Amino acid sequence: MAEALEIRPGDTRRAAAVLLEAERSVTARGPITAQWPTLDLPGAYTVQYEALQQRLARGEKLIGVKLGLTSRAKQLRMGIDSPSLAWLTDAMVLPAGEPLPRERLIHPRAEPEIVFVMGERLAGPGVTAATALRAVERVHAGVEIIDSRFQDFSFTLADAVADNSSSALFVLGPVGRSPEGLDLAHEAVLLEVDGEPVDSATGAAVQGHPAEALALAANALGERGLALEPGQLVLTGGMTDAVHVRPGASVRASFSTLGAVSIAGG
Ligand code: 0L1
Ligand code: MG
Repeated sequence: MAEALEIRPGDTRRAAAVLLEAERSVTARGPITAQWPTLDLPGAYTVQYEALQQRLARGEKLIGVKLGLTSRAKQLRMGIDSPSLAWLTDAMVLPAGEPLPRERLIHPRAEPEIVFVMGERLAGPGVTAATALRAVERVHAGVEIIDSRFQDFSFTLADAVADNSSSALFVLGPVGRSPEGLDLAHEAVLLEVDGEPVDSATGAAVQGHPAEALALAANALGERGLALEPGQLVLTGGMTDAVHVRPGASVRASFSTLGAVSIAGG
């Protein structure tokens, strides 16, 4: 049981392993900060990076990054006022058309996102939304399925960062468009669960424009000597708040120009 594992303050490797075990065993646990109360944001990013190394060591491939908490709707619900950055690996891809694998998830929630596929390398400092957008090859619709490893999605920002921002799965919409000519601040999405509209938003909900979120990611990576590479994906953050996905429920996000993403109930 993940709960029985002890985390000593400062034991980054253990904290990362405990979180990955909670994910593997589909078992929610208490927050890391209950056992490591002094865990701060830099420490949480170190745990997150260690967990990425453990994922890579078991054969997963790094395919990009995800921003979290970029919209006011999500920040308000979490009582948190700054975005987070986390890693995407190929194990998190849910191919379009596949049902949600419920047996792999604790308490999934779905959120619609605008996704960038990078055409050029991008790293801070000094990246603006305009320069960031020039490095983008394609823009896709997406739906992220988040699944916190913490009971009741109850955590501090440091816990959530250590937990790779609740990453679980994401679906990339089949339509990829050049960013040229797109008005991503006005790109609209309607989110439906079991055919019922549950929320709607535009790209402006994501830091004013999703390219602002991309610039934020590139600058944050640059501070750490890292970069976004050509071909990598960037999930720019939920446009709406994330909605709980009951067992068997289907999810559909219909975008105004980027197409639709549907996930059948699992
Ligand atoms: O993708 C996200 O916005 C996740 C951020 C982490 C907090 C949460 O679980 O909502
Ligand atoms: Mg997200």
